Amino acid sequence: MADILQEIATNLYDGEDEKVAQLVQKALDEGMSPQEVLNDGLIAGMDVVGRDFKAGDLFVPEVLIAARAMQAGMDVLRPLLAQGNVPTVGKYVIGTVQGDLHDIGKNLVKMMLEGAGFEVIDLGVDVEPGVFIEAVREHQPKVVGMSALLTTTMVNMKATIEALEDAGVRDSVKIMVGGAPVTAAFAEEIGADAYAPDAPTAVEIARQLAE
Ligand code: B1M
Repeated sequence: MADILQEIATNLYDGEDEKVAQLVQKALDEGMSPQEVLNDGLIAGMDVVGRDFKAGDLFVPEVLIAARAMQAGMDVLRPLLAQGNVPTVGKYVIGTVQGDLHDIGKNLVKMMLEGAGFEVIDLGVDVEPGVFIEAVREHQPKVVGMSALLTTTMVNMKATIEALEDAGVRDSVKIMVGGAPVTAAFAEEIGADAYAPDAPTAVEIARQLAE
């Protein structure tokens, strides 16, 4: 890997947002393609963040700071990516289910998905089933992700899947669920396609689902 790409990855890991933005611009000025900078600089750095977070070597605040540095790099690349010459991995619609206002974990999943090259459509918190349906119709994502942090709102994941079924769009997407009280058994019980216990695993599974 070119030194500058390694430098981008290292500075991203360290959360140096201004430095990451400068290095991304420098790499582009040196003639590297946006795709190369994205894949071998930013995403490579975020992959290491995900690995170390999963291993317990990094904690939520450090991941959020690294994700902010990722965003700073993405801000430089975004206009070039938007020109359509760089394919995204796929679209991913995400939201915290109806009745639930917790969004720290959902935002972490979102940022790591973006770090992995997904185009993420974030519906926010307290998302009614109808809003998920509209988002699927409008964006035609590969994956729909739902987050819940309350035992009382987990049931709204099931309600959302049923609403997607009733609307006739369930089979056009893969559904992933997660959040502290959610388990693999619960995911299976409600008919979700996948469960992820943490953000790095959500990225790994999303990559498989989007293939
Ligand atoms: Co609330 N809260 N909260 N809370 N809150 C919990 C969840 C609780 C466990 C605290 C407790 O009692 N010990 C408890 C739930 C009990 C239960 O249902 N079993 C609780 C409660 C009861 C409440 C209120 C009802 C309190 C009240 O008003 N009486 C209320 C509910 C409001 C509502 O939602 N309607 C409430 C409110 C709040 C705040 C607003 C104050 C705040 C949320 C701020 C925000 O999110 N913007 C808050 C917080 C911060 C927490 C705790 C302390 C921290 C949650 C968090 O952000 N964790 C939490 C206790 C705790 O967990 N220690 C608690 C860090 C985050 C990174 O982890 O979200 O699990 P997490 O995400 C992980 C994974 O779960 C996974 O990846 C993430 C990172 O690896 N993941 C996914 C998450 N979503 C995923 C989606 C995926 C895949 C993986 O695919 C789509």
